[in-house]
Amino acid sequence: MLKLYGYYRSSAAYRVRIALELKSLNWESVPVNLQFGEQKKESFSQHNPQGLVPMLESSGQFFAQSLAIIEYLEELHPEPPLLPSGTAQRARVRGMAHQIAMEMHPLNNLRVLKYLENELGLNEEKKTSWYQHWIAEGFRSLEKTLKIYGSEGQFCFGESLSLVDVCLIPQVYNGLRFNCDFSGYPLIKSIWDHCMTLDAFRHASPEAQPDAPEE
Ligand SMILES: N[C@@H](CCC(=O)N[C@@H](CS)C(=O)NCC(=O)O)C(=O)O
Repeated sequence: MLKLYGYYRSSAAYRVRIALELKSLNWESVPVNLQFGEQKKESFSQHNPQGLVPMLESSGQFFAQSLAIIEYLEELHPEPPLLPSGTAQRARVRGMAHQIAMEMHPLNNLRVLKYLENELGLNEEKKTSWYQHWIAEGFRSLEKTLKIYGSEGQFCFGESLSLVDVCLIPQVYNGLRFNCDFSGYPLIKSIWDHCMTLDAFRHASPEAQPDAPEE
């Protein structure tokens, strides 16, 4: 049984949950409460010294970093594939996924926002402005990239779901939480609408997790 150490609202953990659901794998959720700092506790950080979720436990081994975890799952369980078969296509899919996971997300994750607030003294308004600025910058270029690569508004790349969609949906979820305006990104909005009709995305959503607070 695979164990995913995560937090319901972590977008990096959300990526892995989507991949697990798409591949119909049996997995168990191990909640790590980021608000209580459980990611810094020895029981967690002995396996992942970065103190970040997600972490996957598989056959007694621990794996960190969502994209590395997803590629691990992809190699062990290739169906349905999250990466296209052609080398150039794979590079494009990875490129877009990295745009979200390595350029946008790190600027806006919990520890960065806490540092802005606690160490640099930014108030709520300035913190939100920081957040919205980097989201807008990221989505603006992603929207153009989607157009160049010919997305038709169901999935990011080609006719089937890929690693990019797995990264995009949690990032849009986060943006919506911070009241970002998506009206300028029709393709991204349309991909969000389509993916949210699919069971794997709904089952992986923050609200569907056992550690999500009751409405
Ligand atoms: N690049 C990492 C990012 C992981 C990450 O930033 N996780 C956040 C939640 S989305 C976290 O654990 N934050 C805890 C903290 O900031 O203390 C990945 O893709 O797994």
